[in-house]
Amino acid sequence: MEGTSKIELIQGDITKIIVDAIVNAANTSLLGGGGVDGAIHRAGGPAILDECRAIVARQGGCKTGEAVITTAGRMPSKHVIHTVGPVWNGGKHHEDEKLANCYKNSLQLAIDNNCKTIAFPNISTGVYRFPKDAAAKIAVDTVKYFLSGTDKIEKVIFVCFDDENYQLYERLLTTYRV
Ligand code: AR6
Repeated sequence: MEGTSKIELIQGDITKIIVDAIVNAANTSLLGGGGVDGAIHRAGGPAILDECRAIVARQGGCKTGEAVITTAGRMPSKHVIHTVGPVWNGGKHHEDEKLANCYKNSLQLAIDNNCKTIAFPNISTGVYRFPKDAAAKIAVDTVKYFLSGTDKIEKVIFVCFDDENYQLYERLLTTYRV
C-alpha cells in the first residue's frame, strides 16, 4: 500500500479520536501542562499522570524529540504516546530535526507496542511557537517517509485543532495525492 493512502486528516479534539495511540505534545517533565497536554490529562484522568510519574522516577523525564508511552485512561484510545517537541528558537537550534524526531520516535514506539493506528496533534505549533507551515511540512514528509519503510502502521491521522493548521495540512496532503 502506498504511503499517503494511510494518512487521514481530521479537524477536532484528539481526546475523542479512537485509535491504538494518540500522541501528546508534552514537555520534558512529563507532568502535564496546557494546550493539548492539558486536554489529554483532563480527558484521560489520573491514571496517565500516575504512569508518567513512574516513567520520571525510572528515567527522569523525556528529552526533546523522544517519546514514552502510557495508558490513555478514560479516553477511547488505548495508549498515549507522549513526545516532546522543540521550542522554536529562531530555527538555528536543530528545531526541524528535533520535530522530525518526535514523529519518527512516536511511530517507532507505536510499532514496538503493537499499535497500528495512531493520531498526531500539530506538535510544537502552540505554546512552543514553531511556524505552522514549516511544522506541517515536516510532519507530513516525516510520516510519509516512515510509512514507506514499514507495513506495520495501518493508519496515521493528523488531528488539527485550529483552522490554519487544518488548511495547511489539507493543502499538503492534497498535493501529495495528485
Ligand atoms: N486536540 C488536538 N489538538 C489540540 C488540542 C486538542 N484537544 N488542544 C490544542 N491543540 P500545544 P506545543 C493543538 O501548545 O506547542 C503544553 O503546556 C493546538 O492548536 O498544546 O507542543 C505542554 O505541557 C496546537 O496546534 O503544544 C508543553 O509545555 C497544538 O495542539 C507545551 O504546551 C500544539 O499546541 C508544548 O507546546
